[in-house]
Amino acid sequence: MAGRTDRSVNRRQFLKSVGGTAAALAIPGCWDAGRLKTAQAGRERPNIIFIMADDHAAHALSCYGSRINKTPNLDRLAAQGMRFENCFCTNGICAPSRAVILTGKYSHINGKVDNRGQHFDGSQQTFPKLLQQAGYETALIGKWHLGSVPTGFDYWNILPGQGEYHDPEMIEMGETKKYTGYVTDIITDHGIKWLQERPQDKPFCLMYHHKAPHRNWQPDAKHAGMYKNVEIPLPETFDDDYSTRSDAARQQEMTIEHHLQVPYDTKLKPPEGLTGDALKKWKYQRYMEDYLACIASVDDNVGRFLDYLDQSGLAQNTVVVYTSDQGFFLGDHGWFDKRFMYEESLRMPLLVRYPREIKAGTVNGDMVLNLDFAPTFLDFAQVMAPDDMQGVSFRKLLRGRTPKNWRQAMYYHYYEYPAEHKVKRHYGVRTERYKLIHFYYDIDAWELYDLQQAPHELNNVYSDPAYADIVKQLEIELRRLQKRYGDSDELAQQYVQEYLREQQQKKEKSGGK
Ligand SMILES: [Ca+2]
Repeated sequence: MAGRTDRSVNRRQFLKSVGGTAAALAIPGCWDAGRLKTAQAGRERPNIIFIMADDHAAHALSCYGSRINKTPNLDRLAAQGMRFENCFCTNGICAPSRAVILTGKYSHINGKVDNRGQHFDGSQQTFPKLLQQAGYETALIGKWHLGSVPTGFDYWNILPGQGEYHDPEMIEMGETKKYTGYVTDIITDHGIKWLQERPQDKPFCLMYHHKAPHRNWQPDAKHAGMYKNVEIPLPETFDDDYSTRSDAARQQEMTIEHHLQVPYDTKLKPPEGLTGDALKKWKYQRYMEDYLACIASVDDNVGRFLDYLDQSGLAQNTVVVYTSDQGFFLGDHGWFDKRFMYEESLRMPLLVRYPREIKAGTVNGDMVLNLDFAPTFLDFAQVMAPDDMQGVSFRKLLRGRTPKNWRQAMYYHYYEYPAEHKVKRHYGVRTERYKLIHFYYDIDAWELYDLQQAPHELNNVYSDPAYADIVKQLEIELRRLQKRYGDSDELAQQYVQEYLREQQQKKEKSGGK
């Protein structure tokens, strides 16, 4: 794969050869002395439970100030741990975000740049493999969505592809079985069952991953209709007309008005004679009713899962993380779906509870990325993150201390175009105050947002002379980050060529049709 580097072989071989904690402890110098002492003193390494939902936007959690729903169980996690206000994804679409999380590397390095094309290369280094080598029992239950067979797990039981909401099939260690019931309940049942049956003599890492609330948002009987008689408020940017913006914002195909499908998405047919704004609002209401009902089930099930951790005595020594693979547009800018580097899809909810280190009810505003999850999990497991991981452990942030040199800017790159929803290829940089985006491929357009002046990103000020110096500074920062992470316009073009080659091959296969 173009641009992939692997400088970690020696470190990786070392970790592999070490095998487990006992062997590792016998090699002083490879481990932080303080931590070594702690480990020898009998302090166990914590368990890690990594809960991930699919397309759960932060603004649909009440602990993030949602105006449209309540998530009491997720709020409980926030109240008992730390809530991150600025956790961002580096490529806002499902499979690529998952690949970034597993590898701690940007899409152009781990090779999974979009939802199409090649499956995730499971032979590469991932954090579950490193945890496994360090003596952790590892398991993956629920949504996987990476095409290839999961690697680095002692146990896995996954949905095939996107999976079904009702009576889903799951693939347990290669064997397909069908279950009766609702997917969010079933994944939770499997998660709790695995916790009960796991080997008790070693720490574990469980990836408990929900399908919900992914499109097309099919709630279970218990929650369907819970918003039926509730008028869900419209977001402030519902009627965005995309003036001041590039064509990228105008030419997408993810509007509630034109692209939310009847009846695939709405399930119901609109009332006779409904048109224009009234129809758009009706579609929004239907979309939100189902999306939020799916989230209510996730919230209930996470509550049930947290109850089990309390009852089984696991809560104290387990790092519990809740996140989503990226955010989502909930009628914001008139849209559903994700992909754009705009705030609603860029931001991931991130809640972390670990009573031994994290002060209850704390909020962190520093910039953390999905890129950082792998090194953070390794840090908790006392495993040295390999040099080629591009993220940084945020364990210090969890302990309430932000290092002086913590990142002030993040880099983003989205690739899946031309494709469903027609969101153009783009990359960009976000700082605390500004966001600079470059759309490319069949367009060459820049956007600049001053998030302090206009947090809703309605006002593109790229060509405003008052921002000329800011643009210059951000361009320098953008190129610096690209260089640092091994990305470039040339590499972006290589991915374009790769896409075009695949298209050509598909055309030839189908006899030019
Ligand atoms: Ca997703």
